[in-house]
Amino acid sequence: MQKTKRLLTYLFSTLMLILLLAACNSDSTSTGNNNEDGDKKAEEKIVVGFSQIGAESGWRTAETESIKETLGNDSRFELKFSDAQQKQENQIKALRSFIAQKVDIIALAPVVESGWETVLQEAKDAKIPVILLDRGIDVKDESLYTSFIGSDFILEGENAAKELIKLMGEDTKVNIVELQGTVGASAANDRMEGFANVIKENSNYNIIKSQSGDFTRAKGKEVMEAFLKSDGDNIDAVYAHNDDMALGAIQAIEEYGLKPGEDIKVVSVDGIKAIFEAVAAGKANIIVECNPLLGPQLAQAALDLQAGKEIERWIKTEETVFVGKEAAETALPSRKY
Ligand code: GYE
Repeated sequence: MQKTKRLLTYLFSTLMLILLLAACNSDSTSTGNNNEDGDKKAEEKIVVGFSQIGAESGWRTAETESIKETLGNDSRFELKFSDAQQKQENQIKALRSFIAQKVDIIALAPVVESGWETVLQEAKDAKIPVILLDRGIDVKDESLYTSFIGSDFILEGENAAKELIKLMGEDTKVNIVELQGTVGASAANDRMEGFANVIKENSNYNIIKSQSGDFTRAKGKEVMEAFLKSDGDNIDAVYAHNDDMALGAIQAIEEYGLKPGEDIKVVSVDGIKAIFEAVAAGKANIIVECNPLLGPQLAQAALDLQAGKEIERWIKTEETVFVGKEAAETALPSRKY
């Protein structure tokens, strides 16, 4: 009896041990599988670090939204977003942090053209491709970035000047004041260059003042106030490198007692809704479109790069020009930014 009891206890303990081992074993296998799945999924996601300039304009807010919407709502991507508040040093810090985090791709909207060599070399050494977004940079070694997604700012400047001459007539004497974008930004340098290229061909057209309004409405207004104070009734047209500065200028002109769009013609670049409203109301005249909705193009470029495909060196956006009330009114309902 005693013997049987011992045997049963022995059998029972052995069985328990076997069950326990089996459980442990299956546990560890399933944990292993889960980890593998998890790692695989994490690996499959393309991690994009995006260093944005800031939120100085309606255009930039639209660009940020487009990128957050496109990459943020797509399970194939993980987006790391960093806002530099207009400072290049913050962008350099963000890039270094992206490199340390071993992101797959860096997207950079560079606030200014110069000063990128060192940090981009660091990205290159870490084998992280860099895509420039919306603004260009000035580097000797072109291999420091893979591609540029954005507009032809020289062409935008040229179109602004051509349309202004068409509107006011080749033989009219026209004094222009210019509101430049952020000093050192490619969007400012090139819009200035393109505009000047066309204007200098016609001796009736003169740029009498040109100063930076930093792409913001407040500074655009401030600089326009100063222009009006010094040159007042001598100004026939204002060329603003973006809509926000144009909107600031419109306010300054009204406060000065003149009619924007009539006494002083207003030409601007970007095409945000607010400038379409101003043109429709007769307070501005010419809009040179510059498309900020770059999310889809960035996503496609990132997918192609990850798949080992070659991507174009310059991925351009389609853009157009709008002149006058009617064009603005017709376009307004379908404007997306
Ligand atoms: O035109 C302006 C913005 O870099 C193209 O920056 C962009 C420019 C845009 O602040 O509104």
